[in-house]
Amino acid sequence: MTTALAAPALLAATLGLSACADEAEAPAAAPAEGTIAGMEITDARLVLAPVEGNPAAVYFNLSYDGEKGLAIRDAEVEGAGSADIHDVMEYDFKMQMNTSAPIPLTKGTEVAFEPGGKHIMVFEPSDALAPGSTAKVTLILAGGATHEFEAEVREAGEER
Ligand SMILES: [Cu+2]
Repeated sequence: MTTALAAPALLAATLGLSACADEAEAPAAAPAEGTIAGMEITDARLVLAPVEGNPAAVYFNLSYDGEKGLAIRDAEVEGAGSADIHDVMEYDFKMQMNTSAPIPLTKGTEVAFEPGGKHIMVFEPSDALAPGSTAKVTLILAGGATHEFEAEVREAGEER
């Protein structure tokens, strides 16, 4: 009795799987998961702190040429405890860094994440983020879409 019931269930599961596979093989006009159409990241680097274990920073240039208006609201870095998008702003006559407001992107937007400006702050970097390796960085957009890219890991003394 059990076997008789299980067989149709197994058949259904197999059919379900093959349906998924067919879909995956279909020519994809839509961008791959983890990629935003029209977004390009160049010169990405993760610069470690002079003191091991202290927060590191990710810098890069972003250009966006997509039709849809977007906003970057958060970031993740594989191999780190957490990450946050920071901006440097003047407050109380001092330059201070703080969590950035969502960064709006429209067609043609170019944003530089650079020392002294916007950056991704990387907290509790693990040993996996060793100089010479690459770090997987994910930008998270309002609505939950993501854009992944690789950043070259550099030592504190190296060129930022
Ligand atoms: Cu910061």
